[in-house]
Amino acid sequence: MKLTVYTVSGAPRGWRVLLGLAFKGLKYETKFLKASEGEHKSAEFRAINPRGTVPVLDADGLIMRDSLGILAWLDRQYPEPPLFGETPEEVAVVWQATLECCDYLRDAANTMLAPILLKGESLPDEGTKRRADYEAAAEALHTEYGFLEGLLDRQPYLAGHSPSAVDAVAFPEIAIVQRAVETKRDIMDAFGFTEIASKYPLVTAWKERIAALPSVVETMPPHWSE
Ligand SMILES: N[C@@H](CCC(=O)N[C@@H](CS)C(=O)NCC(=O)O)C(=O)O
Repeated sequence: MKLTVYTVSGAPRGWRVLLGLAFKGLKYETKFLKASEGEHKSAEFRAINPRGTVPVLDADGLIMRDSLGILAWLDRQYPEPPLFGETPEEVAVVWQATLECCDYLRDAANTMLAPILLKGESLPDEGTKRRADYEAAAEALHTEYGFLEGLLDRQPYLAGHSPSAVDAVAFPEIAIVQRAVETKRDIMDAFGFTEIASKYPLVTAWKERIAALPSVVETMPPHWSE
């Protein structure tokens, strides 16, 4: 079966799908759309996804337009290794944590990082409303790091002893925080993110563990190495 993923370099939801494919050891083609040139909003792309969002997976003409839906389909089409668990208990654990990461980690990371990475905002002065917004966003993101650290206290991956959908959802968010620490150090330092390795050692080790899995390096955003 020919699998083609449409995504944007560094888009976290698209990255989820690339990780799901990597965890399963599947071969696929990636078509990177240039968001800066509005390619995801072009008539050509809207013909396959009227919402103009990524990811889209084309599996021999079957078009899927949602990251979690794509991961669920992948798991049914290629059951080994499972992304959503096997026993009812595992399914419950994986879905619970996956949706918590989709709701809370995604929201916290996006609120904190979109202004910094996409809009290029710099550190606002202390006492300003913008600074207070950042402080609230940083606190929410630290809370989610704490949540992940707690999950990893008893297991090497977020839902057990092998990578699952939770890892595919969480890894892009954590990798993007690291990217912001490397490229926007001043602002990330002001909110305690330059010390994530010592504050959250289990999350840091987990991130390295995922990054070292076969084929995961090929999922890294191409524009990060330009
Ligand atoms: N629920 C969808 C959301 C997809 C989504 O919003 N993707 C973002 C990139 S991470 C996007 O395409 N944003 C561009 C836009 O909304 O115009 C999914 O998880 O696949």
